[in-house]
Amino acid sequence: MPGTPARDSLLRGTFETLDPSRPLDDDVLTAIVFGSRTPCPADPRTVRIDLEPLAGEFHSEVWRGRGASRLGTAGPIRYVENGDVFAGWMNIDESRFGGLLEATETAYLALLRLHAESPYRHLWRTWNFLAGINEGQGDDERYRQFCLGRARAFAATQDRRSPATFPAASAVGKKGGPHSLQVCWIAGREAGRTVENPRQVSAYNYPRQYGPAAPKFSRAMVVPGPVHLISGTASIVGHASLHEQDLDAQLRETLINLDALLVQAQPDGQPRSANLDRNSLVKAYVRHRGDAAVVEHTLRERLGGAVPILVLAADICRSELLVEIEVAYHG
Ligand code: 3EB
Repeated sequence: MPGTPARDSLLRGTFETLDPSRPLDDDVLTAIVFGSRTPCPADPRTVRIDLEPLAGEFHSEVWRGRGASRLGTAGPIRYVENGDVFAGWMNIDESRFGGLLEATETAYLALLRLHAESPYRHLWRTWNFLAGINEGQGDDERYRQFCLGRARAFAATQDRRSPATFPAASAVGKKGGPHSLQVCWIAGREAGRTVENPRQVSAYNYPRQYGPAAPKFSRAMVVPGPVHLISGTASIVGHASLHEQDLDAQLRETLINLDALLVQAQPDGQPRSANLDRNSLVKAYVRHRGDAAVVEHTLRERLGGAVPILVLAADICRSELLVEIEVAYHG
């Protein structure tokens, strides 16, 4: 069946409900548990992200590899690796640094240095969760400070012999809680293939008006499997946000962006959409809780009943944006 990840595939993602009384399987790399009350077993491979689930049957995102995984730590980093693939995460308390800029720079320096020296050289996918993402004015806005810290870390660790390859990414805001930066990521031994969206300026080339440093991520990364890891995608065309504060129009534009990216990501460059199926993951972040039902309904209409959908309450990195959608699919 097309799109069905083989049991022995390098990397498989699923949304699941975890049973707190049942240990995680050996092949689990990491389980990202969304929401403060979502049940999960006491296992060091779980990481809780306090974004409230608003729609979707399953509230944990589980990434599995091939064979048993092993735990490790490196400074602030906790990780799991299995010989093929590496999943890492860290939780940085900003109050121990000068601010979000310094916290982000420190976090990403640790991350990038670890991978530069590890067999898992290739950073494939990051998820970034920060509190108060839209707080602060102009270049002091926290998202822009985050971008600056991340960009400095990439610049400091870049190998000048080859151009930088940025991972697929999402960066969204937590609605409350302490000012902590949580980063989760997946890396591998083999390089992925980056994909850009012809409708959008590459994020790493955004002009100065969006902040002192551009967001260092690729629109999508296709990794061995193949698994298509599509970055958080919003109502941005060129580099401009469209349809300010209009949810329906932003959703439509976002889905057009995702279609364009999925076509672009096809290995043979054929102009056809990817076949999202029950083994895909579609995650939507919505700024306003009351918008979750419309987002879920629109996605269901577009994708059918079988595609797993998870809608989370989160702030988006530009204050005029109401929704951001990311996708992972196999095949
Ligand atoms: C955008 O396209 C929307 O800074 O890592 C999406 C995915 C967005 C990742 C990031 C930001 C990031 O610019 C925002």
